[in-house]
Amino acid sequence: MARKHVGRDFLWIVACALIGYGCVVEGEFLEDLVPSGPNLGASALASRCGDGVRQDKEACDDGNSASGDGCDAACAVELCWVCQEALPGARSACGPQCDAAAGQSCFMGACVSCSDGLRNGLETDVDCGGACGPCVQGLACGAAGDCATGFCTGGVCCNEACGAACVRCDLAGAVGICAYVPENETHEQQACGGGTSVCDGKGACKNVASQACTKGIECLSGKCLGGVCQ
Ligand SMILES: [Ca+2]
Ligand SMILES: [Ca+2]
Repeated sequence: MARKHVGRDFLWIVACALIGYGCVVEGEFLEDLVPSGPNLGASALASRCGDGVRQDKEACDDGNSASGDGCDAACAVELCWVCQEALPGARSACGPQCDAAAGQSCFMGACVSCSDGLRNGLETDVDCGGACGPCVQGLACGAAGDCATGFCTGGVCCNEACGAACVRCDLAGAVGICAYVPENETHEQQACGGGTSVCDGKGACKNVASQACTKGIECLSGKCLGGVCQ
């Protein structure tokens, strides 16, 4: 550091500051040469990110200008890292925010794991699905791979594919089991006849009263008279 030139450089620095330009002396920023001065402009006092000395306006300074090591090129702490100094203002030491040895990973700045009893990260249900192990039948899923059964239907892990019009896997009291849609109801995602007919409670679509028919079996009532369901 060229502190022996401070007296000479100081005058030059003041001149630079007065005409509104930042000054660099021998490749070093001013703060390295002159700690402070009453008439220096803000630019002249700019600390140098990467000098290994954390100034107040820096969240961290690990002594380099590389990113990806916890303290980025602008001396901001990177997502999923924590930085601290042994002494105030000293060089920052950065490390991962989460404890990988304990099974934690970092997801959007939060520590998550497949064994913390919480649904977090990319899990589809508590501690399963996504990047964790598959969920058991009846738990929530987003894709077949989230389920131990290999079937994800209606957002739950199902015992079978369960893709027909009058069955569903998310009925209250039978979540995870492919069951018949109740009589006179319809499946909103797999509606019978484009939504005009209903389920019979035994897995089949049936026409309702006043809809056209050729046989009684086509009608929910079982009665087809004159080409019309009764
Ligand atoms: Ca760095
Ligand atoms: Ca979890």
